[in-house]
Amino acid sequence: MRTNQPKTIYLSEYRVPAYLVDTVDLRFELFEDGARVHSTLSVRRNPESEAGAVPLELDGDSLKLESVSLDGVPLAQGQFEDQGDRLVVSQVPESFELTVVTWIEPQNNTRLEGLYKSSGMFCTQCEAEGFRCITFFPDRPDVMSRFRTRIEADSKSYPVLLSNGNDVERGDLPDGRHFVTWEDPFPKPCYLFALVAGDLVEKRDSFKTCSGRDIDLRMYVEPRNAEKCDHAMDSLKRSMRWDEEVYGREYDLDIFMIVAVDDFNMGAMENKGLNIFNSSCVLASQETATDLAFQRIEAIVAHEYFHNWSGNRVTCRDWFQLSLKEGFTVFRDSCFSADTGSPTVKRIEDVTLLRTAQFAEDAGPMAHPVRPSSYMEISNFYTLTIYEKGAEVVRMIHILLGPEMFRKGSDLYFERHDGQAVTTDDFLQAMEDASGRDLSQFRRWYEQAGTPVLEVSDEFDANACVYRLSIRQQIPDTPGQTNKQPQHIPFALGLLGNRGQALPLRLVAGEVDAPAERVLELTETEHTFEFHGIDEHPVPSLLRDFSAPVRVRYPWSREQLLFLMSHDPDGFNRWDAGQRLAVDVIQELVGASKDVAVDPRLVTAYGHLVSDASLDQALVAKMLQLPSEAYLIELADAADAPAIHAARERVVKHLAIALRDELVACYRRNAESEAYQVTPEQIARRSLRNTALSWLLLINDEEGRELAVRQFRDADNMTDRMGALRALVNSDYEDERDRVLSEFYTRFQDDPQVIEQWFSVQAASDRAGSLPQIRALLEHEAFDWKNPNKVRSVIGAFAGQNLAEFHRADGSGYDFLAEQVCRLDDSNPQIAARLVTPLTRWKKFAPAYGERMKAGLELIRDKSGLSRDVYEVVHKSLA
Ligand code: TYR
Repeated sequence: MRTNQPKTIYLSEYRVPAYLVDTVDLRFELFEDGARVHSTLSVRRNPESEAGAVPLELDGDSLKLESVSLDGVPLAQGQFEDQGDRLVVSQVPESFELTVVTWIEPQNNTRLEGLYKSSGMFCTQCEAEGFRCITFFPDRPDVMSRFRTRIEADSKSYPVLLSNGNDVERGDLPDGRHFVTWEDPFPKPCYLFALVAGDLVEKRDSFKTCSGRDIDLRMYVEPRNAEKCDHAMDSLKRSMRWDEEVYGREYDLDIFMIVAVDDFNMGAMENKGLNIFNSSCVLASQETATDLAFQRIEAIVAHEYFHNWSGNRVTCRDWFQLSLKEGFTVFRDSCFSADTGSPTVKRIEDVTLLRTAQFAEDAGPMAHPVRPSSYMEISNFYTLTIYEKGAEVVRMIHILLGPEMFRKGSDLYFERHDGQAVTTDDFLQAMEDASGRDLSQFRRWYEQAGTPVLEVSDEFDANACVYRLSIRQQIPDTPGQTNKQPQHIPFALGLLGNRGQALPLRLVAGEVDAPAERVLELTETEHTFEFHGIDEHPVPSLLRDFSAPVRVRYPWSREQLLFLMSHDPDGFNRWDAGQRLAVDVIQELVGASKDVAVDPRLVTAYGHLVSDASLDQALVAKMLQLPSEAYLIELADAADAPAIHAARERVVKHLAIALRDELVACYRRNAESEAYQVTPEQIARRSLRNTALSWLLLINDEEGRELAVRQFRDADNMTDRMGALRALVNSDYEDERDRVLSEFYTRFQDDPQVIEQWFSVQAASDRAGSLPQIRALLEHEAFDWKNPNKVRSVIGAFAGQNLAEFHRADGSGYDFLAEQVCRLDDSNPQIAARLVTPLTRWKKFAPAYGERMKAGLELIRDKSGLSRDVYEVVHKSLA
């Protein structure tokens, strides 16, 4: 399991499996001190393999082998070899039955891969390579088998026994034990296997599919969470309907189950018919979950459900193809969320994440293509590039083909590859075949890493009434990749006249009925487009709705940005103009003396947003959120995080002082009580009032303080209670801060999901999250090193959000993170490897910081027995 020089795996070395496994018969005997797994595989030589009569090799990890038999005959020593991470059976016939018995210790499994225990229940996580921690198996997604699973356990402690498919048999056993047998009729790769055993309550509902079949929907949670299932259940039913209506995809089993577990490395997992969720990504109630959590839950429930087709029915051939299922499924869940809420707001949220975190990844040492060509540890490749950039790539195909052809393409893809394990190329081929479009150049989006930069320049020829736009694309070098070829980029744009009118885009002189918006297709390094019949210098609105995951450089003046902020018909670009303006103003102040003033035009623009209730309030709520520190760092060269933090805070304070009365009025306008609902309108109102509150508290406004204290006390929902808490925690009112933090804790101490929020609001705060305070949180009774959510809510929030403290000039923040990574590496390498991320960006920062960050990485590198996960991240970052 531990190694100091992990092997690199290459896509070019892919070979079809030498053996296939048609059926898997599993029997789990679950006990408190371990579990015995009996596995019987029907194996046959793969007719498509050229390997011939080679030994059978099965993957394993941390298994204690008890016995092996072939066609019912026990194998003797010498007929097989247990190499620890591999079981090799040297002489096997063309087809045979292999039975392997292993002993594992779920109760000691802190990696949370394979079978483990969480709050007293047994659960599994097999993606990507966790099944090999359960039994010896060809643990690769292109081996698809039909599973039958019998689970045996104590009836009292584990009344609920679940696995994939349908329950076909159950009964009692001696010694107070019982069993249930599950059968999944659909062949699947072992990464989709799941098992749950626990004392859980069941919530039931049902769904009638488009063809009239009744599906039994069940959620299983710990008794204390019984009242927190409604939102997920409702999201599930809406997802099921949406996938029928938008993609023509019907659910295929008779039962669909969701289980919530507290200890989980990721968000959730799409195991066939038995999705397992991190509690924080599925449980919600008005009192305990914020609007953001409600939206996240809806998106993740949809995501896992959509995987039933994009991932399970059609799966990945190998892990290099991960974006085949993840990019496509993120695109699907993102469209679903857009359809249920505000499309513009959803787009803004997606792009914010992409530009802040994925662009940073793409510019850092771990940069990789959407389809990587090598890895050491696949767990490190569940990245923003695979997920979010992968989704953007599918979105571009949608733009290029249009909705109808795209649907034809997805129909063909599902039909052609149902039951198969395929590649991103197969996906593109289906899109090409259905639409007749040539996507050969487009394939480079999958092969080339790095964020393309588009330099845009223009020229207005008043005499000829021609406006010329030149666009040059350039793709930066990334580790192992230089001299990249131009990519195929859909570039949506419009042109605005002086009065804000949309100008017709005539690509040839005299064109009639020319549209006011076009999607230009960039394929060359440089293009020049001529727009005819233009009689004034227009203001260009570029890359509308963020039609491609690229950086656009165009020298907009601040006047032009203000103009776009109020006139651009594209809501996304209206928001983006505001962001660009704010970025420009803040950047001017970074490291500048106090004599440099905050541009008064920003105050005017924000004053307008705060006061004009006739504007789209959901969009306004987003526009009032100034660019984050993380985004400003991403945009900077030789970033100085504390200086960026100070400049940004100076701007917020300046706006808050100038707009103080407007903010109070905005708060009051949006504060009248109404029955809590998670609708776009209400979300916007809560967001506006909480933004107003946080700004007022930043300037120690007495009325603001009173409003916050009252809101904290009277709130009937977590969004408002947390909004008030956060505002107070980030204020200089120390007494109030301590008081509300302790009141909050007392009230919610029995609810781990809420306590996670309580941890992170402190860890992310430059007021409550100094290093000694962070260390104190790690000692807190509610902190638990074995629970990834707790680790993320303190250490992750500190290093990822509390940037002024994390980047202290003395390097103490970096050393602290290095120390925690080393500690976690022994118990949970996946989580440890993810926590390293902030340090990997050391080259982005001014040398005074960067050198200290690098020293932090070296500390980790020198730890003995480093996991493969952390090894890969650290070594690539230091290379
Ligand atoms: N496939 C999961 C998803 O839907 C992600 C996941 C990956 C979950 C690996 C757990 C895990 O260990 O996004």
